[in-house]
Amino acid sequence: MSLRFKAISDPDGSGSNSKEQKMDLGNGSEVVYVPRLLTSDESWKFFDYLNKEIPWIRPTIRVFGRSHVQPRDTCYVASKGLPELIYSGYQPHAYSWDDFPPLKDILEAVHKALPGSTFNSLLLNRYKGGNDNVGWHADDEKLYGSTPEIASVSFGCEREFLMKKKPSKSSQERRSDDDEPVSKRLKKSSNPDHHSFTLKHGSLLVMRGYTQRDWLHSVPKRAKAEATRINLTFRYVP
Ligand SMILES: O=C(O)CCC(=O)C(=O)O
Ligand SMILES: [Mn+2]
Repeated sequence: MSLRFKAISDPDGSGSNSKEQKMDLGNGSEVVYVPRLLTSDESWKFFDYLNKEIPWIRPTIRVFGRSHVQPRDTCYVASKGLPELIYSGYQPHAYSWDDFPPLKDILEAVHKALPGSTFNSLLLNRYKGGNDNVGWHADDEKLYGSTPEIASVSFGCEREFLMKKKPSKSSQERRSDDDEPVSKRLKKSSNPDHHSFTLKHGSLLVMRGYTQRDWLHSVPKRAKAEATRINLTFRYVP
């Protein structure tokens, strides 16, 4: 593959990711959103390359003891010598970074935007329309350690990324949740236990700290999201 894209992690030339938004979720969990990690033109080039060249597959996975076809396409890339990834009873083949050189450019942009962070594996997802989705889950596989940092880069169709706090294990906290009036519980927009981000073309969302231990995330079905979206989640396997 001779295509090499120059990844621009500083599109406005200001030396920083202006408009970077940080959200403290409490108890050591944090989310960072960078709306423009990459320029729009460059992001479309990456989109076209990934859409065409990645050997996408739609595996059968097991969730709560039942087999079903995963409602999105996937592929996995990892540095050599890492332990194998298994999720929902499925072990993806680990491709190498050299198989898809533009991925190294995107990784470089992510590393530049997040000084001090290192990523050595990548799960790719392709949502071919509004029916494709990922249900509520946490990326809490033992493989990643107790406080994994996940860097998520999105291309193509904008989709909503939801987060909600895992149910509390402390019976005292659970009781106080139950006592809350229904009207208050339904007020999602001001509920600190629910958050929603619209993940834009060329954006970066980072989850870090205890986010995978304490929070769930999902990309729900959306009837109006007809176009294809590609998402890359970079992770570190110690
Ligand atoms: O597509 C996304 O934004 C999220 C994907 C995701 O959560 C995952 O691959 O674990
Ligand atoms: Mn995830």
